[in-house]
Amino acid sequence: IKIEDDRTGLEIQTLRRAILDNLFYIQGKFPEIATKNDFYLALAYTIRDRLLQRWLNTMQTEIKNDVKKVCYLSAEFLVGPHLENNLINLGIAEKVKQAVTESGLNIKELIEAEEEPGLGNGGLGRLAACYMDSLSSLEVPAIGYGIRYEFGIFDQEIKDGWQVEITDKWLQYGNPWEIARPEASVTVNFGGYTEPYTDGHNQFHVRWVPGYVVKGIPYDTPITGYKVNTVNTMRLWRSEACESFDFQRFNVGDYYGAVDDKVNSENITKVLYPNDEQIEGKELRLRQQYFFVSCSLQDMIRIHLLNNPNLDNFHEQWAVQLNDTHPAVAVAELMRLLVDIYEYEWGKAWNIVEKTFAYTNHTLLPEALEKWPIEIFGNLLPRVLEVIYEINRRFLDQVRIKFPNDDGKISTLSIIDESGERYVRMAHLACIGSHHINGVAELHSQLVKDTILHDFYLLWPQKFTNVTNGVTPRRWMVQSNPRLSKLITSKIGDGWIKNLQELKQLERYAEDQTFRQQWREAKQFVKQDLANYIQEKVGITVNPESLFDVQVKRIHEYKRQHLNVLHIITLYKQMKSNPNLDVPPRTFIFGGKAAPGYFMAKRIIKFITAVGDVVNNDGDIGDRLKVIFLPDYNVTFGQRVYPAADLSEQISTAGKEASGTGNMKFSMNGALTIGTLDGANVEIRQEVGEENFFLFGLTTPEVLTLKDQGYVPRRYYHSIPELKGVLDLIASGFFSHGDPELFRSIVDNLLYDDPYLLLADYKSYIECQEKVSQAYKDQENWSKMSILNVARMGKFSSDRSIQDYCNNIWNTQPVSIELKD
Ligand code: 26V
Repeated sequence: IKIEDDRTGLEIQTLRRAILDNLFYIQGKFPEIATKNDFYLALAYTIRDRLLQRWLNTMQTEIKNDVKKVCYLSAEFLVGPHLENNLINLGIAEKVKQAVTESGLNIKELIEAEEEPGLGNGGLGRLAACYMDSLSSLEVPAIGYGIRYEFGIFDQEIKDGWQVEITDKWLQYGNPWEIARPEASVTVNFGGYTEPYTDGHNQFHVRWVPGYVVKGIPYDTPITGYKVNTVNTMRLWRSEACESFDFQRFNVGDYYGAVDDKVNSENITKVLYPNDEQIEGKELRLRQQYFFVSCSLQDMIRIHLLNNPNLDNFHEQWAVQLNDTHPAVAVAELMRLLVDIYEYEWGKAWNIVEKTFAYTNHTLLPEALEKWPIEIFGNLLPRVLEVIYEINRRFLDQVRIKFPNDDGKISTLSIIDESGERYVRMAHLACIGSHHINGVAELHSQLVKDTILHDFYLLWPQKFTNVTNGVTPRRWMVQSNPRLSKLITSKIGDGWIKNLQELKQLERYAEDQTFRQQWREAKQFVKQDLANYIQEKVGITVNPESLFDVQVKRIHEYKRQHLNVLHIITLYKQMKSNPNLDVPPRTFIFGGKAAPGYFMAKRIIKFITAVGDVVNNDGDIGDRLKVIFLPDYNVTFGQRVYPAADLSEQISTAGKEASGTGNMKFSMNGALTIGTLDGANVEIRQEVGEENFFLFGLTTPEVLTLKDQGYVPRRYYHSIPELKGVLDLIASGFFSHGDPELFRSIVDNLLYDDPYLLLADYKSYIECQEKVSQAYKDQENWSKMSILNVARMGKFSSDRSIQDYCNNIWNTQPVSIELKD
């Protein structure tokens, strides 16, 4: 008899044996004493065993063959749980479920036992994860390089309505998905000084004598593609002390000094900075950035030299994408490596660098544009700063030729900001060192050219382009919404999973009564599920038939969660004064984390929960209005909430949200959008049709004009009685047990400053919400709009985004992976 290999076999019996084997030999447990986590780990190892062959073959093929590789350099990868995603991509979900069930275990419970790696803040990190999925699914050779934070984004608890941050100990029970590769460790310099020297051939060089040296150890995680053999690698770096370094101190008896170094070195990759869209000029953050960038470039060079005699053709083999400016120091670091270490002549090195990098901008908010005080930069990275000065000197010479006698241009374009305290402007370094610069939605890419990078655009218009973001339909439809996915597949086959444009075929079912009924049932099923979850998590009973109105995203004033609350209070007041008001019942659901140091964002959370406390406990209101704040919004919770939404809130001030990607996830799952003409909303509306999208608010040019004219929010307060009523009610202390102070900062900010124009958009928003309520009453038509939304979302697959990058920026081709046995 032939017995299948325990590590690779897919028969039910083999899988069952493999789980027990891993439980025994890796976890060291009998089933009788195993915890849920032990079983989860045993299953995870069983699945990892089944992808290793593909993974190693992919690495080998990519190293051996002369193929161009994409390196996605990102300080954040918010990948979410791996287990179920891998089951789906490997096409073994059903078999594994059967094996697990026959072993007396519950697959759902095991999947839920996985602690998600929260190695990102929000949009930018999650985008990196969707792109990794698409790169593998499209068989594009790729490595995602980043940081293995020991503590990811904090866990959020809500205590007395306020956010409380808890350390995210995601590694505490083990991570079965990573493999450490200490043999590929590298070292990174920090501090110290530089000195000139002349070599044996009378050549002038500069030597960096570091103050301390840190070791970077790579940890690899497999990224499977959907039903292909390609399994790419996400390689995250962990910092450690260099033994050779503290050894000396140890020998002279300075034990504590040696241990100190160890602690300092290991601090670099300890924790993810939890601010998004707000820089903090902390040295540790710069250390993180340089650390992972230097490790990654050294790694690429090592791999390159395995098959190439030198680095002359580096740019033909590697396309390196800078995910925002966090890794922008790579431009200077690659120059340093080429010039100082590999002894390239400057011009030749620069030619390689310029052809290697491309830069994606993810935000226009001035407070998020990275700049480092020269002092901090020069002390930490003295040699890198010298390289930056030289890049800048040569660049400004070019500028002088193009714009003679224009000192204004010199100061606006220079990498060094000299308007006050001197800073290194990371976006400038990224632009100068990149062959392409892109924004993440049509509108945003235009604004990049018109505003923050305008002078670079005048200099190099051909460098600028757009790549509209996308999200992976594997995680955000197939995995998170199996019901809806099966319904779709039953009508149009499963080709849409790989080619999302095929969803177009659903259009003809929009008029089909039976199909609409099934569509509603699929939605109702997940809504019930979410209602149960809400009951369990926050102890509030919601009506599963009510309109689920959802806003989940980071808490930020520009995203205007508080505008949503103004609408809730408006509705509440209307219901109180008119008990017979004919509006469909609504459940407002919020989720999102506030940066720990962001005062207003934290107060907005308290505001939401406080309004909820009043509304939810008002006997006159019953279940016609509920306000829920679900703590700890993350990828796992996203998978639960997007499918259950009827209405998606995308209500940022026009011109502020670069793209948004949650907007896409909602719409793909049949939610209708209420939104402004901002970010990718513009393109979503274009695709789904304006009649299937609830539009409100000022446009970007209107926002700019209004601000130019001198915006006076109080005018709206005085001229819109409803708005006045709402703000007065808040100011009276009605939602704060009579304390007028608690929300004074919010009210005053709106009345006297209102930088995000809530009051200017209030009326339009309320009117639009009334249309939503009216529309929801006609369930047949609502279902039709919902079906059409899904049918027309093809453009927003991250597969399309990655295709765009491959064709227009990276110039890379797919490579299919042959399986050897
Ligand atoms: C800035 C900083 C500053 C230093 C501390 C850590 C940190 C982390 C992130 C950021 C900037 C985040 C920018 C960002 O997430 N932008 C979002 O990118 C999404 C993907 O392109 C896009 O959909 C969102 O609209 C945009 O806000």
